[in-house]
Amino acid sequence: MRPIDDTPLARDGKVLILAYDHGMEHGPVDFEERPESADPESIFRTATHDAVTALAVQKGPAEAYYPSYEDDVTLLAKLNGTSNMWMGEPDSSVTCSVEYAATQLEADAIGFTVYPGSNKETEMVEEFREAQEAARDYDMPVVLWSYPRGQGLKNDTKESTIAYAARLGLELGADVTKVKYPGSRQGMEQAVQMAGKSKVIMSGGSKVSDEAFLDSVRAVMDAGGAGLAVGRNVWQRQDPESLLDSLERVIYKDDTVDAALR
Ligand code: FBP
Repeated sequence: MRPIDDTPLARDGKVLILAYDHGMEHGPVDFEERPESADPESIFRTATHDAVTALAVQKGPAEAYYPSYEDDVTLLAKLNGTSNMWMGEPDSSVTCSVEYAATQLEADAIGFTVYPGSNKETEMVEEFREAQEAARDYDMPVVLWSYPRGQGLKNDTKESTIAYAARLGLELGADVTKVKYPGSRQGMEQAVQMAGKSKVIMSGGSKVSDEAFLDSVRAVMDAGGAGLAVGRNVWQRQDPESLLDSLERVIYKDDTVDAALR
């Protein structure tokens, strides 16, 4: 476990990763709500907001756009991914090595998905092991997208399932573990407790109202979570900066949702 407080991934010990790997994971459908969001340039610009501690992208957008933003954006290279066209057992192809992320992309941190419960879990955990150990050589923080899914897992946001997902982050050596919101502060408290010294952050999910989204973020912070990794709830909004202003108040200034919305 590597404390992330002294790395660019954290601000005051808190984390707000802007996730933008959706072009791979979901495809163009996610950009329909706000067509401008299909342009990575607009998202790299959004990631310069002070509230954002890192931008998570796949290798291609990093290679093409990051060189102009190296001074203003912390890059988290997402090292595996799957398209929505894949109909097999939940799995994720390794798309980039740690060495490539560090030396070619100039990334500051790495991100990796594991689907515990999938029939591909054992291979994915072995791939994560390779990435996690290599990341230590480059002193890069490791963020695990821990998303239980597969034939036996119908409800992947049940409190006990999310607590297990968070615990796996600790067991596997992630510095930060990203889990789906279990629906309550209490559920998140269990996850945080199970993760021990590994930090837990919430995954944003599909777009909801400002208030509903900030309420869930408030609950995560109150539960001892370190922050969130969010995509659609920021860049599908007509004014992403305005929501980032509110998130900045809730996450770093410990404001209430009402105050953050005023
Ligand atoms: P959102 O905040 O838009 O949910 O993004 C978080 C994220 O983990 C992305 O990094 C990823 O592309 C997406 O969710 C995957 O979601 P799922 O696998 O549940 O469709």
